[in-house]
Amino acid sequence: MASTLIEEARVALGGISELFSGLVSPTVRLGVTGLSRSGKTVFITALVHNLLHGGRLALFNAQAEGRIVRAYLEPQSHDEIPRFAYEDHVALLTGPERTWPEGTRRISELRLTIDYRARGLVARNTHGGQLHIDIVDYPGEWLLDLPLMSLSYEEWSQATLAQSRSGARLKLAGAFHDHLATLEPEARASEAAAQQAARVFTEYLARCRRDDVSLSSLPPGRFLMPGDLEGSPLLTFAPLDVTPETAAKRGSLHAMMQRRYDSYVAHVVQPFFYDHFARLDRQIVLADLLTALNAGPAAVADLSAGLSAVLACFRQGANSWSSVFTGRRIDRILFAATKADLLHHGSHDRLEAILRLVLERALKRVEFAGARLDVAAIAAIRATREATVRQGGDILPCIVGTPEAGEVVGEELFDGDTEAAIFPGDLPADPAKALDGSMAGSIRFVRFRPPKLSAGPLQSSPAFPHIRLDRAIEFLIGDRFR
Ligand SMILES: Nc1nc2c(ncn2[C@@H]2O[C@H](COP(=O)(O)OP(=O)(O)OP(=O)(O)O)[C@@H](O)[C@H]2O)c(=O)[nH]1
Ligand SMILES: [Mg+2]
Repeated sequence: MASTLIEEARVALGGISELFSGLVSPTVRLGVTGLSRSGKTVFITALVHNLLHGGRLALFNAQAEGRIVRAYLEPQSHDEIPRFAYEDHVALLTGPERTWPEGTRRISELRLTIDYRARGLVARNTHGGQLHIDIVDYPGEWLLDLPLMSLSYEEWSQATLAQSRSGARLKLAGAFHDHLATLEPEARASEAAAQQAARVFTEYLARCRRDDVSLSSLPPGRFLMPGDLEGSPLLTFAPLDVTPETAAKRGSLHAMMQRRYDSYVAHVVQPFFYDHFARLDRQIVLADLLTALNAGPAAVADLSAGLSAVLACFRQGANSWSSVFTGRRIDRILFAATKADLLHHGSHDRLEAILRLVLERALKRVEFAGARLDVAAIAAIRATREATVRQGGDILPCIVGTPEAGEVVGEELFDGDTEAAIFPGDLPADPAKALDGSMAGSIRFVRFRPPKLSAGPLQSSPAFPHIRLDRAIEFLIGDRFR
């Protein structure tokens, strides 16, 4: 597609100017990738907070060796993008209400700069280095748009309709199917028809999102999370009953929908990819595997399919000529199962093993030549502590925290202030057992409020407690502090 070439040329030019500025101060563009509610905003906030406040990061070597001189926020490199509301998120998390940030509705960016001493020069303190870390946050819904870049309107229509006619979605698609049956793809194009079709289709998507336990594949992402495109004509299309063999007649509804779909891909999806993903150096892919495991094998399969489709796009991006031209490509990817604090630590390695297995299946078609991959179970913000509780003759490994108001465990309804010890259940030792459906409903999930902060003995101000966030940081950027 011609527009793809233009986008790639922009990336290449941007990359070259970045290379020159990179000679002055090295920059890592860190991609935080994950579907909706996977934990991106919380991860970015916790990462920045721990680096700014000298949190306990024993496995982040530069910090453990005392070589971090100063970490601070700087103006980001793109003036046209809003700044990541870091201070607002921290205020919410640490304020008297202790609440999690809301779902993200628009894109934002942040630059963190770290001054450090090179290894071996600690005593003399003569030579220092500086590293910029650029991070972008965006609504997870938009990520699922990336696969549209390689689908024609007809292929997308066919796939979307097939999905709406099977499984859990069928019973949610009644009104959408009824309306679809009244649409004649060959009929003359009409603005009113396009608008109505888009409205009925969007209502169907919204219903799936509400009722579906897994919402890993519901593009186009902007239909549910329009950002600044609210009311834009770019969002007035819908799938029709057409196949890739159907040629669109000039002036027909089909041709109109096809043109709008192409515009959406060219003006929304491609710029999103090429502006924010095509130039990444490092990437962390977050997955809320625990929620999917608890919902059952269909949800895990959906998550796996969503990740696989998205990662295939990154693979394509890595092969593009612009990456060859600028020499930039993603060379490290960490896959992380988030919210590990909802399990006792005895299950953390098991969660990692299950993620490995899911990825083995999801990544079958996707290879990342030259990139180092790793897998981790993490909690960016640890909301629980651990305790053992004696119940009858058994000793149960429990987690302790403040369940959010309205959460129910057994008979008890929580008010949002009372702490509780909860036995969350165990993950199976054999990861395959987690994927065959036998463990659905066997982990007990409670949403906890963010933790109260307290400073460690060597800290001036407290940072968020975490699980294996330091390991993630070391893997993602540790080598840049040599
Ligand atoms: N216990 C616990 N809960 C977490 C953690 N990280 C995220 N959560 C929960 O997951 C929810 C979603 O996290 P977000 O960071 O907002 O997810 P996101 O990926 O930014 O979601 P979108 O903005 O919708 O794409 C939060 O509101 C928390 O309830 C964690 O480390 N521990
Ligand atoms: Mg978010």
